[in-house]
Amino acid sequence: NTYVHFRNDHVIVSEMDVRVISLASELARKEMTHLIGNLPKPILIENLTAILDKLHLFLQKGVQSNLELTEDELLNAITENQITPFYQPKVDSKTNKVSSIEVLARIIRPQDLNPIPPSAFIPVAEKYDLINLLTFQLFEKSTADHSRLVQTLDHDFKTAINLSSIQLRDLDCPNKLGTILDIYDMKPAQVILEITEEYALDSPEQLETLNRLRMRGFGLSLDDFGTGFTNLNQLRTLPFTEIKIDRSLISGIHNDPFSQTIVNALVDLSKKQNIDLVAEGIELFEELEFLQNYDRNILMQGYLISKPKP
Ligand code: G
Ligand code: G
Ligand code: MN
Repeated sequence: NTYVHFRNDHVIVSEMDVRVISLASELARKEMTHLIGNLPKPILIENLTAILDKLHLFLQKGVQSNLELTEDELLNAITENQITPFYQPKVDSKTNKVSSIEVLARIIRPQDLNPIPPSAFIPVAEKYDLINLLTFQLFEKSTADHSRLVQTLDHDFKTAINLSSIQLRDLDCPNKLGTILDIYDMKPAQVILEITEEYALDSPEQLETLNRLRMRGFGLSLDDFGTGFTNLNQLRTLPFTEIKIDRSLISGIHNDPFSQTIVNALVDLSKKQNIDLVAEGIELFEELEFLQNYDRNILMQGYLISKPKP
């Protein structure tokens, strides 16, 4: 609650242990939206420059990211068919081929200058039970785009779609996804479902849906690994085919021994269990270079490789 009083963009500057600073950032992000980053002391000129660049990005995007749509606005966007897929590739670090493409939701309305980001409407969709309508509109559009994208890339790839963990409470979810695939003559094996875990994943319905999806052949990805409710026990007990390492562990990995230790362990584990591994949020060449040193085909995703694109 210490942070509630700060209304503007801000930066945490401190000479404490990096973990103390990270925890402070984490708390700030929970309380308010405009934490730009943190600066360890002594302040290095390159860190300061990076923070100023981020500030610049924020200012370009405007305050827009603060706003949430109302229930009516969201319902309207859905009925007006304005839920729009943006695409971001996951690239195989050894073959340089696009292995899968993540579908990220945006809302594009004629009255706005910029697409509306998911932070402004996914929580609203979850709250007012509109998340299924939204997801299926997105899924329908991205399966329709699939064959055109295959032609552009000149090879097949998997489509990765985000599901909120609450959507798994619906036992009919596998059938609904299956119906859309049938229309476009696609197979579940061409689809990865990224499970975002804002809430715990533990009810009997959720676990059963997860299993039914896997039995049908869908790929299952544990998103944002290293944050929230994700833990090692879920990897042991649930049928995931992919782990996405959260960008908090990837950012600055080339000089962060803590992140390196965790990622080393995940590389070993994913090799032994034959699970695909994705590094999210790669922004720096140094991060890419560090990850490419593993003798493992890690999938690379982030602004450095490609921003999400319409
Ligand atoms: O760029 P990005 O701002 O697209 O996405 C922010 C967050 O919104 C990510 O954590 C992403 O998982 C989530 N998100 C994006 N699209 C969808 C979607 O279609 N469904 C759900 N449940 N989450 C999504
Ligand atoms: O949680 P999920 O894996 O679905 O997150 C995808 C989110 O991450 C989207 O908001 C996407 O726009 C964002 N994203 C993708 N690449 C990068 C990156 O390199 N840096 C940052 N900061 N965000 C990224
Ligand atoms: Mn995702």
